[in-house]
Amino acid sequence: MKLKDPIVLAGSLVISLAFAGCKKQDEKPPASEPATIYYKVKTTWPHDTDAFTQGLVIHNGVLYESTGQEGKSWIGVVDIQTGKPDKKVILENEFFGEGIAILNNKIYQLTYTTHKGFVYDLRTFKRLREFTYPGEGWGITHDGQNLIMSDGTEKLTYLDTATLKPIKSITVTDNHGVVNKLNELEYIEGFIFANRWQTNNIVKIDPKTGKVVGKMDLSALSQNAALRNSQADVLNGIAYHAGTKLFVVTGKNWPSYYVLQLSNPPSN
Ligand SMILES: [Ca+2]
Repeated sequence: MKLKDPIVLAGSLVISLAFAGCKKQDEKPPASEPATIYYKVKTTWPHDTDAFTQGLVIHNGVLYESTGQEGKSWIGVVDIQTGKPDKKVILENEFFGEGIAILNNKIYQLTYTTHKGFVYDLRTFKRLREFTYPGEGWGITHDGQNLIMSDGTEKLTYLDTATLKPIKSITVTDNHGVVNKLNELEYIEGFIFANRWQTNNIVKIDPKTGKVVGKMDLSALSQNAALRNSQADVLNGIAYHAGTKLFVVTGKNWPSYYVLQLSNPPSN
C-alpha cells in the first residue's frame, strides 16, 4: 500500500489532538534546553492492537513494522487502510524481535537480549545472514552509510554494513546530563530521532555532538491511545515519509498510527 494516496485523507481526522508541548509561554528555559518541536495530527491509520511495536520504517512509500515478544515477533508490510500487517517474517519463538532498518535492499533486524541480528533480502524476505553484538538490541536506523543502533542506554552505536561490527558510538546528552533509554530510531534529514522508553517523548539528536537539540511531547497521543485500548503500552515507533515530510508514530498495541506534520508553536 503506497502512502501517497492515504495522505489525501489528511483533514478527515476528527480527533482533537492538536498540539504537543505544554511549555508556558512566559517560561524562559536555559539556553541549552532542547527546543520544543510542535506538531499537528494530519490523520490516523488503524494499527493492529496485537502488534507489540518495536520498529517502524517507510521505504519507497511502503510502511514496514517489526514487533517483539517471544512467539509474537514478526516483520510485516502494513496495509494502512486496514492496519493489517502482511507478515513476511515470523521469528523463531526464542527471539524477541526489536527494531528494523532498510538499506541497500536489505532489512536489518535486532533482537532484544539474544545478541543476534538478522539480515533479509528486501524483496524476498529470505534470511541472508546473522550478526552478533555484545549488549541488548533495541532500535536501529541508518544515515545512508552506516547502521545506527540503540541498546537501551544513552549510547548509539554505528555499525559497518559490510562487517556488521561497531565502528564508533556516540553518547546522547542534554542540558541535564545523559539521555538514556533510547529506543526506536529514525534518521531524518541529518538528525537522529529517538523515542525514550517509558516516556512520551521523542528526542532529536545531533549525531555530530550527541546533543539533544529538540524534543517532541507525545503525551496527548499516548493518552488517546490508552483511552481507546486499555492494553495500549508505551510509545514506540517512528517512521518518516521524506516526500511529504510527515512523521508516522505509534506505540505497542496502540489502536492507531498517528501521522504528524511538524508545525509552528500554537498561538493563543
Ligand atoms: Ca524507525
